[in-house]
Amino acid sequence: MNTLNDSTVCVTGASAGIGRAAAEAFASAGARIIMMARREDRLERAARDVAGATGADVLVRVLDVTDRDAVNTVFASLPGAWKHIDVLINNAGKALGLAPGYATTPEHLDGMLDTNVKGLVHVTGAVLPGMLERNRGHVINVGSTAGHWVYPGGTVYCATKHAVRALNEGLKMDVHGSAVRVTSVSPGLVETEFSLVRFEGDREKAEQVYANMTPLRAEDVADAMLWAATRPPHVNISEILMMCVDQSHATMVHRHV
Ligand code: 8X3
Repeated sequence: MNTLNDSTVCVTGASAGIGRAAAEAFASAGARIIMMARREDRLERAARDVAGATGADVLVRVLDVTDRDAVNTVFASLPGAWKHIDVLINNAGKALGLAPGYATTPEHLDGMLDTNVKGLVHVTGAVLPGMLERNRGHVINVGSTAGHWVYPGGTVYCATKHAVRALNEGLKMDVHGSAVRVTSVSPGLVETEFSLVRFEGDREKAEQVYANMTPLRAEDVADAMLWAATRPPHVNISEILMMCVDQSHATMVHRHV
């Protein structure tokens, strides 16, 4: 697939950040979009904005990807042609806290593993069989530089993103012999609500992460996804590892002070 006209693109974690930007980028490129997220009010608002800005058809589904039964029900009950998902963007994911791995609270441990790893498998399991039947589709997983490196305080989060990297590689093998494509887009520092979530609403701490440097924007990551999705059908981009110019490694960030 090298054009998105008449394509259906499904994005998880679509109410904000990279997910919302991806929804808008693919909508601008001619796709119809299914936006999924947990927070209904924010999701509805984001969907209205994306539809208003692009004129695309947008369908909204409230979904917690950690709930396997809900995932299966939501995808099985998509109306008509919306069921035929051409591009799945597995974006839902989060970091919680900066505790040492051994001291991660049970809530943070479950929150990260259930969303970043199990959620991705739940959603992919609901969508990929249809892609294989139609011999058409593209799964784009949001990885991270944290899938390549580990940094202090990121032990469990980095473990989940290493798992996403393994899932990305394994899923490509799972679909071997079909026309389905599998890509991971793995960014470093991106200024979204990521750090606000990690620090449980502590805005000052969150802002420090991006202070005096120029991080990636969610739109930069969405642009990379769109590029991968619009390559000729015989081309599979395995992974895009991307950072802003001010970042050279996990904790190597140039601050302009
Ligand atoms: C986001 C990258 O370095 O903030 O996945 O954990 S990092």
